[in-house]
Amino acid sequence: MEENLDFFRDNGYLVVADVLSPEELAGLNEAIDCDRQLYPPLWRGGQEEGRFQSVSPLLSSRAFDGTIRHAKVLPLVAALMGPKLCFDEFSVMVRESLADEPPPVGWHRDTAHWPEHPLALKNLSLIYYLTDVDAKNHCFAIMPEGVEAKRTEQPEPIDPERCVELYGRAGTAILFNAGSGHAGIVRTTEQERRTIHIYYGHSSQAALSNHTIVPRRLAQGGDESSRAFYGRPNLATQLVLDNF
Ligand SMILES: O=C(O)CCC(=O)C(=O)O
Repeated sequence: MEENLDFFRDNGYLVVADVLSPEELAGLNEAIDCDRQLYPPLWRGGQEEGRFQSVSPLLSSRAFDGTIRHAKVLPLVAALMGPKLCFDEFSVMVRESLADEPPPVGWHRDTAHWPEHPLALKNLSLIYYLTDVDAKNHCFAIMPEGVEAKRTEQPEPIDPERCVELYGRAGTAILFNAGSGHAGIVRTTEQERRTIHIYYGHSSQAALSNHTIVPRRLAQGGDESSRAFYGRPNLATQLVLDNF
């Protein structure tokens, strides 16, 4: 654990192999197939060709619940974020195979840093690779950045030359500071890539977005620590809990 925390402090990200088992992966991929088949309008394409993403799979299936507080990553997530850890966002992304030339890389930061936090972490993002990812297919890439660089008012420009591509077998988890520069690298490939994207925040801060509606079974079921984790709903979830 200490080694992982030190690496994160120096680089702003961490790769953990073999988090999801083959059985878990099979269940998740089956649930994705089912959701895409039944609810295609919820899978928004965005501006990127071949990219489909839904923020609503928690509403159609319980298969994804266990990925959010997975026993193999939750202790790390809690150690990185600290005592006010809470849920912020959940989505599933499918990047389809691509026969054409890849589009330009869209480098970006999702959120600001939080300079007062020990790791300057406002939001932590967790990506699960649900398919094998290597240099020949679509992957996630990030600019390594130590915690001191994140304490500045103005983040430094993202330098693609400094960015590293992250590969891993299906079941790999990537944890990163959502304030770090990153991008999805799209390639000409016959292979589809599937990922889960989860954002964690602090219950002392405003919700990151209103994208994900958390079902009541998660928001209000579970034990005390689960209720605390889901205890700062975004506005969309709050309205559902209040009125339905
Ligand atoms: O991995 C990708 O395709 C893009 C991920 C991304 O940009 C994000 O998680 O904000």
